[in-house]
Amino acid sequence: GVSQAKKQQDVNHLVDRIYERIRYPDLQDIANAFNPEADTSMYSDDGQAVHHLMNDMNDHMLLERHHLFSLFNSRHRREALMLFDVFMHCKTWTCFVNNAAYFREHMNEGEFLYAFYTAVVHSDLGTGVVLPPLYEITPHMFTNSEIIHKAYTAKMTQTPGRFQMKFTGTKKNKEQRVAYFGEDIGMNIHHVTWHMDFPFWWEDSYGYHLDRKGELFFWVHHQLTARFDAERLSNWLDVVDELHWERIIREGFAPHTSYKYGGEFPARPDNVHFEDVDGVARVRDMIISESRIRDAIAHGYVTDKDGNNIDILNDHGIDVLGDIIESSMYSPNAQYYGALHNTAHIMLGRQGDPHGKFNMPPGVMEHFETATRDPSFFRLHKYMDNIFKEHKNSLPIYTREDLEFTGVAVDDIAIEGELKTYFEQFEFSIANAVDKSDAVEEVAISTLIPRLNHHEFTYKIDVNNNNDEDVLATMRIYLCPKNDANGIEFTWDEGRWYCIEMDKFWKKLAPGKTNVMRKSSDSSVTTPDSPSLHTLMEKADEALISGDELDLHQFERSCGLPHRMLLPKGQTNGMEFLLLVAVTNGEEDKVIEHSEDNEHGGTHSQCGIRGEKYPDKKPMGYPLDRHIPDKRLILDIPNIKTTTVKVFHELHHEDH
Ligand code: CUO
Repeated sequence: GVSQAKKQQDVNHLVDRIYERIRYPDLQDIANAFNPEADTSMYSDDGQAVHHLMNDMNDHMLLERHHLFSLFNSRHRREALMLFDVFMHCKTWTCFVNNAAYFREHMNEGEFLYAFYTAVVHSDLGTGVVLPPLYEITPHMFTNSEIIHKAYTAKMTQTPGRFQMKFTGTKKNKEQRVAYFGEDIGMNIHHVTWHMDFPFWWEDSYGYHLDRKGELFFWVHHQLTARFDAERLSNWLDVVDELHWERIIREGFAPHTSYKYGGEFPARPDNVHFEDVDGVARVRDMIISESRIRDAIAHGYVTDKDGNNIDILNDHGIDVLGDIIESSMYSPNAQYYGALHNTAHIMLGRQGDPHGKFNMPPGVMEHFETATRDPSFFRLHKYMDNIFKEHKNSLPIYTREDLEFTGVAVDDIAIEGELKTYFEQFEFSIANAVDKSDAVEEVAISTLIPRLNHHEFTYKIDVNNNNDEDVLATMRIYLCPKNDANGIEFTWDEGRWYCIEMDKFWKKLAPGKTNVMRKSSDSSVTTPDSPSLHTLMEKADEALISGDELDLHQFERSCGLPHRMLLPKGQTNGMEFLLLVAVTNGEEDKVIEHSEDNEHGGTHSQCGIRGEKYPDKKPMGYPLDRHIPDKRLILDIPNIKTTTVKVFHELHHEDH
């Protein structure tokens, strides 16, 4: 087979300078000589998929190069998925690379890139490959027009440049205080990759089932919402209020960002009323979808397209509702329930030009890379989050028997080290933002951005196992803001919904006391920084020369919050949070057989495990997902313990 290093090198070379013709001679030769239909035995479908694509290409039906690509544009998506389908039917890596080189030169860059990235994620052939961070491949989607202009100037004057990026807006806009969250490039990678790992257009005929996709859609966005609220509270702002179709959209947004091709992202002023969007939906349609979904929640069942009722008054209900609300191809009845979420993204993206009078391109809300920049993103997701909450609140509360883990008690929880955050500068290359020109030499061009980070710490959890044999425990850790923006303490029933997931792992407990030490860096919700394209190139090239094995396993998954954002910012004088540890029966919760500690890969909590079942049988958010009418319900359970901690923010951090 092909070595991991060669695969990595191929991927690096295929995505480098995506807007230009391929610059590596071997791939150039393939692009020129390869005929995708010449030998159909290289595909598992006898070349069906590639025939479709080639037909459209030969009929000049495909979107041209140097046009913007939007996943929410059904034509663009259809074309990208035709190429995705070709990759998914390749039997060998050679087939994968040859088709990639060929179609990179014959298709729209955005369509190619989307198909290629998702195929590397989902095809077995892509196992072990690290996808270069998208902020270096398509910098326009991750920085602003000012930086791009500076990059051009640097290139034309052949002066290397390092440009300080500022967050969008001004201090007059209170929302700017939390722009560091919505505009964090690592968080944007997490979000865009989550949507590649769990695409709304996915069908199981592509190869496998995406386990609990609907519930993950709820959970990953619930957590983004809760984390954003924790950042707001850290900055003396109220938590986000939901949007409403019949009320004004409070916050406007001026992106100051441009497409590589296609002009500037449109702006939206403050306090506009929702308007029908030509060719997309009427506001009225959105309200109808919403009320059908709320009715289903009130009745406790949804109706599938054949008229059968699906009971949702159980742990599986959230998964069904997630599929319906997004909606994905797993929705049992998209005809009736609509596509509340996907359509809302487009509606919000078009409010600056709802009737297409000004021929504006799609808004930031129409791309997963850029959506979280717009404050309306969090309003939209809060709105849907509240619908999910309505469902969770319709389920019976957990009983003591549900929550208890016989014989197991948490005696103490503590933090070793300090919960302390700070801002640091991060530099990344934006060389790909500017066109190559034979007349002008290459120069180094990068941008510097401030980003949140924290000091590492360790949880110390004293657990007592009174059983006379080993037990397997699932350790669930949450951090919950204690007070609202006015300093009023949240009730348990309010506060539970603002809890952020910090970690979840399995631990074998011998009889007697165990002192569980867990490092913050091991968190199952976070990923380390992705290596830059430059680093990936160096590593692949070195490994190919030396013949050493290339193991980049720890960077393989780009889905997962950036580790440096594990803690919310907190406050300089310390902000109070409740730290909650729930130790539950791992023997019952586990999905596959394991008796020992098992990490299931680094980011299973919000991103699952590729191609496998979600490793924890409990509902995501357990045991805080259902009503808690009385705090004793939680506080009296011996295997759940809470303590108050403070998160500090360091104003002047010396980079180490
Ligand atoms: Cu992730 Cu709305 O689902 O952006």
